[in-house]
Amino acid sequence: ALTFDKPNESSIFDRKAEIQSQTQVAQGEVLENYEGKYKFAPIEEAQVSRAMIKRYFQSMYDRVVSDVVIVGAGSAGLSCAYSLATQRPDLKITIVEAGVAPGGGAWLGGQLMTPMVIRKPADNFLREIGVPYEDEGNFVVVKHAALFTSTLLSKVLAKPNVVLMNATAVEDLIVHEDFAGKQRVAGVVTNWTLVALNHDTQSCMDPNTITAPVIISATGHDGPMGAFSAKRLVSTGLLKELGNMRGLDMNRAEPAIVNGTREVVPGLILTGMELSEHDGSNRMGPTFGAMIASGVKAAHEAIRILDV
Ligand code: AHZ
Repeated sequence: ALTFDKPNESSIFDRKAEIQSQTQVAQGEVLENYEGKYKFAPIEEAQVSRAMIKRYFQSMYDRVVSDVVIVGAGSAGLSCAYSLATQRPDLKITIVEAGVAPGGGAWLGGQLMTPMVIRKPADNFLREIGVPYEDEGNFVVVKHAALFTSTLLSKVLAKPNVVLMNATAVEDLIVHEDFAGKQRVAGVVTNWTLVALNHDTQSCMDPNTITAPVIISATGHDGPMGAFSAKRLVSTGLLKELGNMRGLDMNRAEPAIVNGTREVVPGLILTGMELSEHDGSNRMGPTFGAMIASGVKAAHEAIRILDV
């Protein structure tokens, strides 16, 4: 039977005295500034534009050659970025995310509900990044998926060796021949997402490139942009056909994704749900442990490739 804990019915008015004393301590005399005396330091409009432009284009210029490019900043891509940047602060890690808001599907749990379920042992990662959870035995529950994603995102962005280019889509892969005549993924072709979405309505708007010895693709399962690299491997002839994501089976899906995380063609690692389209493995639905563990494994794979 469904049972709920009895809610605490005390209203804000019952707790008014306690709240008032806390508020006074927290705001102190700063509150005075908000009563008609708030003043900003002066600024010129041109300073604002230049402050943004010089940093944005400097980092774009700098990252044209990166050490690792991560395509997609969902739960798998961000877990990978965190793990890689933590282990290897020497690497230039560039994340390219098509959406304006990074995070992919990890702002909610399942069916637009907020709690996020993570099976053990992937809960280790939550302790590492400092996300609280409730322990339910074999799995844990974070009260809001956005708490996981915003915490992880803030930790990734705070890493000095990570650059995130959001609202930027990977439109193609760079494929070179290596010294032995073998095809190798050697970079990504990018464009502003709003441009990428308008190729049908405008004349040719050519893209830009980022080269790197390792590309990690974490673009999720098939969708308008999802499974991007897996699909492009097929159209370039590097992969015969897609395995296509199978039906939902949580117990089979999660280990298959983590254990299958690998360099699928030289220079290209697949992680997260994109791998299910490549390998034809099951989907797991709203359990996120495999996305975290697959991202961490992709980081290890990248280090292995770079250290050879
Ligand atoms: O915007 C996409 C999203 O943020 C981004 N992306 C996709 N194509 C891109 C491209 N260039 C740049 N061409 C691109 N970015 O990739 C991100 C993918 O995030 P996601 O949350 O969809 O994938 P994930 O593998 O990190 O997590 C999957 C979560 C799922 S789906 C699922 C199920 O369907 O059963 N279960 C889980 C846990």
